[in-house]
Amino acid sequence: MQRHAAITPALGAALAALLLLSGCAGAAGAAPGGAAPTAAAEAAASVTVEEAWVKAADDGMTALFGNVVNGGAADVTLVGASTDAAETAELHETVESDGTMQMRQKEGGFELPAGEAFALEPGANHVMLMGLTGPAQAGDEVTVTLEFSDGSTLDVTAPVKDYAGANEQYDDGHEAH
Ligand SMILES: [Cu+2]
Repeated sequence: MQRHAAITPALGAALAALLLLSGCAGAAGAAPGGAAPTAAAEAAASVTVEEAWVKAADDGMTALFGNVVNGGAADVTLVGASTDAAETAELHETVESDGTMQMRQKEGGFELPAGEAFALEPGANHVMLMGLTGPAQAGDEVTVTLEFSDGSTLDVTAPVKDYAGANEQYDDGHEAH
């Protein structure tokens, strides 16, 4: 386990700027709508995340949402996630149990069918960020690394937004605000 220093808003913004710069340099191949079958060797190369966002939270846990689009010709499987903004990140599904909505780790990860979009949204599937290393406040950006079954990874930089609603219960009884 790594310890991460708390990220102040100012430092967070500086880090985000650095990440944006490096992201631009590395994203030359991501042409929206222009399918590039030869790039499908790596799962991450065929996946984009549209309208990504992270729910604002002072501490504890929050989640990454968005539309995960598999623009490739092959099905891919999202198997894990990590971020400097939290101690752990997990792929969660939300299920109804005893009349309440409970979230839990998704066995086997999220299957992303070729050519389809997979929604991560409050009250449904999401990437859970647990043990925030600092406050995630509206206006900040959080970068989450998604990992696919072939070992390839995709960095997603998402703005933090205020959101009220869909307070699922974690299945150990903790509430995800
Ligand atoms: Cu969750």
